[in-house]
Amino acid sequence: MSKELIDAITDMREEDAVKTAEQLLNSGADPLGVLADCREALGIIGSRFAAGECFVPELILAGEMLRQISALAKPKIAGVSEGPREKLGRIVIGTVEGDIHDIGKDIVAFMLDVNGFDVMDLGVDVPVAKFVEAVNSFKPQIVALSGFLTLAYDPMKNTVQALKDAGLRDGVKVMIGGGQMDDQVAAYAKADAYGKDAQAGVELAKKWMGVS
Ligand code: B12
Repeated sequence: MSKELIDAITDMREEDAVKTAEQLLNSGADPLGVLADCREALGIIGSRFAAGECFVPELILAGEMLRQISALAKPKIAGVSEGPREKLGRIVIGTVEGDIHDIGKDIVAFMLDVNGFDVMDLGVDVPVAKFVEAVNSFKPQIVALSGFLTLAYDPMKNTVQALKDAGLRDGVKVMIGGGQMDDQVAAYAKADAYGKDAQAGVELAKKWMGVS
């Protein structure tokens, strides 16, 4: 854990944060560890926001810092993880309707990709119909729904219901994840599982494809 990096992010010192992360990565630090530090820092900022101690501009800046650091860390992750060449399965991923948080979703999509899955990323604020359309055309074995807001619970549920109404639900496994999600929300949305982070998402996907 790098206190220097966490402090730079939580103090909103953008340049220092990116530089510190770059130095850590260049000196051989575990890229997943660097991302874990970023998540811890963003958790602190999120708590400050909830307590009214900081505001949306700080959230935006925090998001921007993490985006830059993720871009530096990703090639190092691809370098250390020698994913199999043959694709293990197809996955449609997106952040559900009404929610525009995409940093966590992007990390999950990236980790699924480097672990050998063929990933179709629908982006953020994805309408239910777009998920249905993608499942029809891309024919994934797995659908991954991301959401960071409590307001995302119902869109998650509606997405799963829409797959059922379209006769597609039995052909796919559905996992959910993101900030406010947990096992209870997964049960509420009638998803098959909740994954707490990108690694959990990869493990679930491998298990479902019978390659764990
Ligand atoms: C950065 C941020 C923003 C940025 C997002 C930038 C972006 N491009 O994503 C901006 C500024 C846009 C933003 C906006 C808002 N935000 Co905001 N945001 C955050 C913050 C600080 C960090 C989120 C983040 O990216 N974390 C980094 C990721 C990498 O960490 P992680 O969650 O550990 O990631 C892992 C898991 O989530 C998991 N995962 C994610 N998706 C999936 C999917 C699957 C299938 C699986 C298996 C796993 C998985 O894997 C990830 C990688 O390991 C959080 C606070 C927090 N603690 O989360 C608030 C937070 C989510 N935001 C919040 C709020 C309220 C808002 C706003 C409503 C604020 C406003 N008044 O406008 C808006 C909503 C806009 C909208 N319609 O979506 C609240 C939500 C509260 C609630 N109960 O709903 C939070 C919790 C802050 C707080 N404590 O109050 N936000």
